[in-house]
Amino acid sequence: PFLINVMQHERFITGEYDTSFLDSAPELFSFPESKDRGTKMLTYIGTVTVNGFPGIEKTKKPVEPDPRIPSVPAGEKVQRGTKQILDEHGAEGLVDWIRQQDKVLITDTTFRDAHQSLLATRIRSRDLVQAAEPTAHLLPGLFSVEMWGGATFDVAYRFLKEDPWDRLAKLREKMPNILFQMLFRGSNAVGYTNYPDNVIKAFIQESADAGIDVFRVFDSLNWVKGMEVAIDSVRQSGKIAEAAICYTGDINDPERPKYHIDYYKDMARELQAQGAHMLAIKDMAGLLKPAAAYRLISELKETVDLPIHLHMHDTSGNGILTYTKAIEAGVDIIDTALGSMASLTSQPSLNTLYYALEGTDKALDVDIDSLEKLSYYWEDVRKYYRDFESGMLAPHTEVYSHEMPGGQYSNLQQQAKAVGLGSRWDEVKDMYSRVNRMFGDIVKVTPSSKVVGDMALFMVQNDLNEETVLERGRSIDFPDSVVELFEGYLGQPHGGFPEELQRVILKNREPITVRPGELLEDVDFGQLKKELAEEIGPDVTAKDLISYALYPKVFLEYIATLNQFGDISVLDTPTFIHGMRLGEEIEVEIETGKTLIVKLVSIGQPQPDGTRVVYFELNGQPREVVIKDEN
Ligand code: 3PY
Ligand code: ZN
Repeated sequence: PFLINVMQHERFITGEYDTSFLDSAPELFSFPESKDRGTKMLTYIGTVTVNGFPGIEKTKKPVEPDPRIPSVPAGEKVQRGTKQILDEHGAEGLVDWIRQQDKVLITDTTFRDAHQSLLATRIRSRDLVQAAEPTAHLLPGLFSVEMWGGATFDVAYRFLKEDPWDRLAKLREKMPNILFQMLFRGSNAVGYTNYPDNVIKAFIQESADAGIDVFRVFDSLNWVKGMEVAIDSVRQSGKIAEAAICYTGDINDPERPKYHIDYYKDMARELQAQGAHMLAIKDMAGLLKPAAAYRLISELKETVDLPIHLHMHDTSGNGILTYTKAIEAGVDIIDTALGSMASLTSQPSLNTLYYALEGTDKALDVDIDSLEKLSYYWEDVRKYYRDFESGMLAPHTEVYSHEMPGGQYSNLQQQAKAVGLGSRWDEVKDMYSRVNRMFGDIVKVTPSSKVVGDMALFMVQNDLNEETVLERGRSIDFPDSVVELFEGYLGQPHGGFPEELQRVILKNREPITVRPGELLEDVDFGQLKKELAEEIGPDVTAKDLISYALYPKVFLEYIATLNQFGDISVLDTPTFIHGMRLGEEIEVEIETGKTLIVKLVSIGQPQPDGTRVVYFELNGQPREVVIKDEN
């Protein structure tokens, strides 16, 4: 707008390019706003106040105190940390540094997996960013902060209506000293399906440039071939390729020979040969028992020459004991969450582990007061999201039988409710483990875990069992995700697919056995950019383009929401989820130094056309918006 204003100025038009007129023409600096930001924001607040937030029951907005943000000493610079080691010495230098440490290193997952597993991934950037500077100051010795990837990418656009790239940039700015880590689903990237190789490569390069340092790469069937492109791309970007082995079964259970210790050792060797800088043991369901942890870590340390990073979920309640044993066995790094965001389906608590090891030669080098202060903050923030809690109140040892990943439990429960199976949840859980056995005992983690869940729901809903699936299968339309798995489009499971079931599910179609990426054509990014520009206008960034390549529909819906409501990521979370109480007044900082004062005055009666008028005051002036009442 500035340039257009200037170009329309008479002295510009008459060819006098002396720009001193800028100083005497302040009107050039005032830009009209398309349907002004205030009205868009009031429309959002009116909509959520009248209709509630999608997916949760409409409840009255609770009165929440401001979260206790730990104070950061004014003017004090953050201490140097692992990020500086990587930037100055490269990936190999960082790996050498890890090897020299005699104490276990810590990753904080609070910014990603903890809320993915406890709160359906719903924590908004605003609440994450507020914790970034305090974390950088109070926990400068962390190995990494896991803050991106997994489900966060999709959920940011789809449900939170915010840009995950913007989250990354803001966190990076406020946390310059600690490595940033993301979870990357191999050829599934941050999605649920296979993407062409050039999309995987472009995504990794763009993420590395935007500030991701450690890429934890896994394959949902532990198929190393499915991880190759991602591992190579991370290496090329100069960042750290942490290749993950997903842990399932129980190495100490003679009844589960498929996932024997040798299976894990073989895979570790393969990943080392593939170029991994580090190895992750990704225990996504929390099945690694204490004695098994000691054995697994000890034997893997003898098998490969890579630092080992252990990830687990505390669903069973055994997490701290498992970590203690893994630390005894010499694990290099462990994943924990801040106390108030830990345990149950999340990671074991860092605060608890501190005390478990206090006074021993393994005592952690962290400041417990800092952990408690940060924990207060997350305790307050967690309350904003109470409507997304799973309802799990105590440790669930039954996870050792159903083997459901921490992040899937509440999701599948929601899916079950949505198809009318809420009251048959126990049957669904039992069916989940039966489906796993039918499928040949596979690794269950996104997206393979979703397929097992889809099949379990389908079988309970249609009163099917193992026998009737085989008997009547040829006339059954199985869920798409199940067909796709058995076609080989998620890769190849260890030991292959059960053949009879595969024939029944695929009918006459032939499965593939090569890497799906070999069959998918590369995306033509030039063409895709044109297509996207037609939808959203000419200013398509590289990040927009990649997001669109991964999630075309979700990305366009996000843009449509931006056009309708403006940038609603600036709203405080209680207002974002619940709207406003009658008579309430809030301040919204829409950009640095520009604040709107919004008061909800009243809500009109429903009109014959199904709308209501919602009356506000915006910066003291009356304003009204018309909202469609969806109730
Ligand atoms: C994800 O892929 O999002 C996971 O957290 C898997 O455990
Ligand atoms: Zn996890």
